Amino acid sequence: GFDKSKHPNCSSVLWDNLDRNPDKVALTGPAGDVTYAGLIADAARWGNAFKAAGLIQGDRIAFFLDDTPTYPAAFFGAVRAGFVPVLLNTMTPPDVLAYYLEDSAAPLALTEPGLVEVFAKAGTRVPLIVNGEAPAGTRAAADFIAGQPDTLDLAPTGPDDMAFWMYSSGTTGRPKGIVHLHHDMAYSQQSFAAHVLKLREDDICFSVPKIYFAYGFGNAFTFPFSIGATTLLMPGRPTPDAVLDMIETYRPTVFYGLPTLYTAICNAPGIAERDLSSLRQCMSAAETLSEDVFNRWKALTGLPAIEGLGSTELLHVYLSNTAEEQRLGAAGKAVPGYEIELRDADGNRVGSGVDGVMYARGGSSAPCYWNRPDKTADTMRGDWIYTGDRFIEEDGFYYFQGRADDLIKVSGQWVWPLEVERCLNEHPDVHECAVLAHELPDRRMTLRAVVALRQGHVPREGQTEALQNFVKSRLAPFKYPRFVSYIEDLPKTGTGKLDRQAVKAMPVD
Ligand code: 3SK
Repeated sequence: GFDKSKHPNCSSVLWDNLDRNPDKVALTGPAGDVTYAGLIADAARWGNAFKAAGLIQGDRIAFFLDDTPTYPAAFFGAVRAGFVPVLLNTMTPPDVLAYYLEDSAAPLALTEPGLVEVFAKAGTRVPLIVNGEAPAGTRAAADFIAGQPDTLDLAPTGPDDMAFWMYSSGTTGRPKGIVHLHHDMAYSQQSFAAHVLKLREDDICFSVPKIYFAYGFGNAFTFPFSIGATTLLMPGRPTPDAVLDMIETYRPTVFYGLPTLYTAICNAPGIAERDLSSLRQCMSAAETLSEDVFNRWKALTGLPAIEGLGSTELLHVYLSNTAEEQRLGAAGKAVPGYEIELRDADGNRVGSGVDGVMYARGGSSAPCYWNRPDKTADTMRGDWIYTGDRFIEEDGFYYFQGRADDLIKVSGQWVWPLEVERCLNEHPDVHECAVLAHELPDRRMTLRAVVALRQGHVPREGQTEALQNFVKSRLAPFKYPRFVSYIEDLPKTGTGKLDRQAVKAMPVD
């Protein structure tokens, strides 16, 4: 069992390495190697500098940072000193950044030289500490921590105190601040990492999803640091070439990606000549990986991409396949430490093979959204998290069926757009697609598809009819998309998921 009283402050995930293996390399990458002793000394300087800046326990600090050694140093220093990092997506536009700063009431923000402009556009007056050369009116991180002691007292926090936040990307409405507690990191380590990942101390972990994303946070911080392994940090845009260069240069052993990244890497020019031989384990999450990409990745590396699903509310993965037990197309089984229930519209549990909305619970659940009692009540139902995702369970494996609120009534019958998407994705001309509701002038609902064709394909004469007929031949005919438009690349969120809001905003041809 998990004893949360042993985890009063999540900085121990890093600090425990001071006695265990101070000279081991904690971080590697373009910024050079940093040992655990070196990282902990830097983290102590950051924690002391935050205290010297006049922050008081529980104050938030906005982290608008790329993945460099500054991130873990400032994060672990902050939490150990009792402050609360707010991990922000660096792709955030200025108006949303302004909202984050106001909502979190952070008195201080950390950023990169290339991102200072976003603060200027956001019109914020929060003091900025900049990781590198600091423009006028800001302070360089090196000056901020200069002369601070390299040891740091532990603040008097407890396991249920607020430790850090992340914001939901907010597919609808304002984003919500998701509050995590000091014992949550240790819980995801003892559940997902211990039972599924089974990292080794000599592993070098490479998470392409960034640290501000809960998936990246666990992959790059919680799991490697908890056992004294090494994490590879890559700043900048993760283009397939940049990711492949990282793998060849730093030879990571464990790789974490999302389906969009696996797809892009499989399609990268010259991929067959790239050296991926250092990898021993690969993880994919957040969305369903297609069978085609799964097979192509396996052909390239000899390794299956192990699929899982998590949420920021639960901090990391709670459903997963494992190296030993995998089902293609399934998000996996409940990870030990998490319970899953599928319920019908009346809240009753449904049995095997029956579609239901997923509820999940486990010891790493966020207790609330910051200052949003209405949204908290919608999602945090007792100790269960209402995920809003529909699944079917078979033999303990869970298969995604779409969002609970995605149902569209076409010709009087219900359609799940995901079913149509999956069908279209099987057409040889289609690279990826999104299927959405479309309201006709007479208020009837119909479907439209936005399609990215495979590389080099342009819509040919009769393309739309071919796609529509393909759907009609495989699904009930009323499920065909009445409108089809074409796009080179589908819009993605900062974390690589399909940006349905952006697709919805696209005009219908
Ligand atoms: O599956 C996801 O989207 C996810 C979200 C947060 C943390 C981890 C994961 C895999």
